[in-house]
Amino acid sequence: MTGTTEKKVILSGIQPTNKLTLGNYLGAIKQWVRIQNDYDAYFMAVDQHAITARQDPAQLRKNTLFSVACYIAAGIDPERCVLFIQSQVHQHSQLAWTLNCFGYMGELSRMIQFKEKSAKSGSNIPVGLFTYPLLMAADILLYDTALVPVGDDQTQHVELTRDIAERMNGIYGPDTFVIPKAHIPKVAARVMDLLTPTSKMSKSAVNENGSIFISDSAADIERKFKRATTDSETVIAFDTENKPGVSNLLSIQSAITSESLEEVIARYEGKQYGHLKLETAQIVIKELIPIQQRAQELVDEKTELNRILKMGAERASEHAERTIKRIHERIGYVVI
Ligand code: ATP
Ligand code: LTN
Repeated sequence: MTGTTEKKVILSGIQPTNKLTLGNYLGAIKQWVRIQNDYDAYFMAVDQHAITARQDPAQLRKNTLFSVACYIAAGIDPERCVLFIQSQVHQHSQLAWTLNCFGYMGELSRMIQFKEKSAKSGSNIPVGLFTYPLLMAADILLYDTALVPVGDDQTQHVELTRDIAERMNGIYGPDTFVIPKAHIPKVAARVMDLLTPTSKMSKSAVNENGSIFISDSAADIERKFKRATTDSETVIAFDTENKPGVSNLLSIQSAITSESLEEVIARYEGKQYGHLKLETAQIVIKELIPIQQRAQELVDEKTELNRILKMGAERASEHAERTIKRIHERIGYVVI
C-alpha cells in the first residue's frame, strides 16, 4: 500500500522547453535543494509536457540533459533523491490514460494555463495541451506524493490532481491515492522580467534580454542587469507596486544571499540605482557561473550523468510500478 517509506514524498518537475532561467533556479531548484533532505524527494525534467508545444528534437534533448545537469550542479543530490527524465519512466503515460477516463471536460476547460496557451495556438490546438494536467496528475500520484513544490501558477493543476484523486478514492477505496498538496516557496516566489518587471521572468519570454538564463555568460548577465528597467526616482526601497524593477533586484539579492530585504536595503543607503544593478549582477554571476560550469562538465563528460539518469529512472520505475499494479487491480484490469 501507499506510504512505504518513512519520510513524506515530495515531487516536482520543470519543462525543458528552453534554457532554465534565474526564476526557475530561485523559485524552484534552490528551494528543492533546501528541502531535499527532509523528504523522500523526486525531481524530474518533464520532457513529455514540453512537447505540448513544438520542439526541435536536438534542442529538446540538449535542454533536457542540461536541465538535469543543472539540478545536480545546483546541489540536488542524485544519490539521496530520485532524479530522472519523465519519458524514461513509461508508467507516467500509462497512468495518464487511466486518469483521462476520470478527469472531466468541464474541469479541464477551466484550467487557466490551457486557456492562455490554447489562445496562442491558433486553430490547431494539440489535444495534449488540454490533457496536460492529467499527465501532471499522473506524475504526482504515481509516487504517493504528499507535497508538490510549484509556483503559484501551478496550484490549479495540483487542485485538479486532488479532485481526481479524491474522486477515485471515493470509487475504489480511500487508500487508492495519497492526496497531494501544493507547496509554495516563501522567498523569491516570483522573479520578475528585467525589462518588464510587472511580468514573471520566463523561459519563453519574447525578449531574451529580460531573462537571465543559468547558461548566460558573466558579460551577458552584467549587460542584462545594467539595462534592467527601474523607475524615474532615486530612492532604493522595496515597493512592488510603484518600484517593481528596484524591488525585483532587491529580492533577487535577498534570495541568493539569504539576507532579509531590510538588510539588503540598508546596504544601499545613499547609493544609486547603478550600484544596485551592478552589485546584483555580481551576486548573480557568483552564484550561477560555478553551476553552469559544473552542469556543462556533466553534460560533456556524459558517463556520470548517464549513470545517474539510469539509476534515477530505475528507482522511479520501481515505485511507479507498485502504484500501477495497485490501480490496475482496483480498476479491474487483469494483473498477472
Ligand atoms: P515557460 O516560459 O515555458 O512557461 P517558465 O520559465 O515560466 O516556463 P515553468 O516551467 O512554468 O517556468 O516553471 C517551472 C517552475 O519554476 C515553476 O513551478 C516555478 O516554481 C518556477 N518558476 C518559473 N519562473 C519563475 C519565476 N519567474 N520566479 C519564480 N519561480 C519561477
Ligand atoms: N506543469 C508544471 C511542470 C510539471 C510539474 C509536474 C510540477 C509537470 N509535472 C509534477 C510539479 C509536479 C509547470 O509547468 N511548472
